Amino acid sequence: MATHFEIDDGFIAEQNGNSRNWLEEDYDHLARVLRRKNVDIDELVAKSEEFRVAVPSWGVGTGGTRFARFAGPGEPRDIYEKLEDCGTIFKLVRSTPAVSLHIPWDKPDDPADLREFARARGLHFDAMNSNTFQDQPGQKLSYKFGSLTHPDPAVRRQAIDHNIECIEIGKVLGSKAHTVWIGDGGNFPGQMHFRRALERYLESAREIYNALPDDWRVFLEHKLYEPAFYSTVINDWGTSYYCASELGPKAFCLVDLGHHAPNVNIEMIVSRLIQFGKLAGFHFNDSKYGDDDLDAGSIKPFQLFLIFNELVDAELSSAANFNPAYMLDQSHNVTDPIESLMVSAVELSRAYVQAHLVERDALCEAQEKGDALMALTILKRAFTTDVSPILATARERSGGAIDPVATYRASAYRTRKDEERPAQASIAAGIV
Ligand code: RM4
Ligand code: MN
Ligand code: MN
Repeated sequence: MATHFEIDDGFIAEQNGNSRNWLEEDYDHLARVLRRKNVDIDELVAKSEEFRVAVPSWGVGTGGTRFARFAGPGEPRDIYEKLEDCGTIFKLVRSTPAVSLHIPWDKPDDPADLREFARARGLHFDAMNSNTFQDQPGQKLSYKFGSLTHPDPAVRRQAIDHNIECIEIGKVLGSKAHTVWIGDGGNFPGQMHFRRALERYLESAREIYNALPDDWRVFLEHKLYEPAFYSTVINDWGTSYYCASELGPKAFCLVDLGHHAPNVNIEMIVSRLIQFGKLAGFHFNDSKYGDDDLDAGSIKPFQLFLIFNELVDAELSSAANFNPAYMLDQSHNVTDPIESLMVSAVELSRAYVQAHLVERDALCEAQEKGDALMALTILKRAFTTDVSPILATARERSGGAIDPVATYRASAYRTRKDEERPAQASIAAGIV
């Protein structure tokens, strides 16, 4: 492969020229509206420029369902090509300098070389992710009946060692956290002894915990169901919180938005974990029915806003132990993954900035007085403010695109990658 097409900064600036007129108009108007409420628009732009969310390496490939995967053109074929795509997302939206890796999907032959490749593109590595929910070619023992909680200690050993290997790779990459999500559970009543399985989980997790460097954290990710359909070992935030507390101060609870029963009040779970000093961070996505892994903000944007309302409230009140890691965890089946990830990153910034618009003193007053209507009105006022000009200005000020999708499309990046990356028959780029 002789060439590696990249979108250059000059092209982004040129494209921005096409949008500058409307942006200036809209920005000035919004600045006036906010000034009336004593809000300084520049402070919100600065907040937006600071916002960061990590991109999942597994998200830049086309995802699939349990039924099929419809490959897209120019898909990345290895971790280097995935990082190229992550670099493109970062160039355009500027809020995504970190990439979260999944091992062994992205296991590098030479982690130091990969780190340098990332660094050259302004990228670094966020939390590592282990995979003991499927068997790999040549793997000695199977995870069919569990991994960290398997009845056979030899399988548990293999799963623990895999997690420790992820940490070792992460150390070379400069990562500072390790996320553990296991698929362990049962499909039938009676298949699994609930208490014994959780005991085994804790015993295994303790070994992983002990392998963490001093400045690392471990993120425990719960999920209601799937792949197990009757019972799951780490099924909810309560179990996750118990385990994180048992493990110690470096263990935290990660909230994947798709891992709850429909209609669960996730913003309240977030608030609880903040209050208990155990919120690890997020896998952002959206869902209608289950762990759909749809684009953040595509189905329930108000819920996303309410979650950020809790996060910003914690930020402004300097809550103890509050240092959440924001990551996306999505599966892009029918869209261009780069476009979906850019739009999702923007949706998170939107919710973050909107949450900063909440008039907190007035909200507190309404709460104290039992004025439910006014409390909701205050939240809705922030949620319905179109902060797009703030987000676009923040991107432009940091060298990104005013309109990331339009600029990406105009660059013909995907067509160029399709030429550079001839499809491989067995490619399994996304979540299948
Ligand atoms: C799981 C969970 C994990 C992700 C895998 C691919 O449902 O969300 O975070 O690593 O999917
Ligand atoms: Mn997840
Ligand atoms: Mn998931």
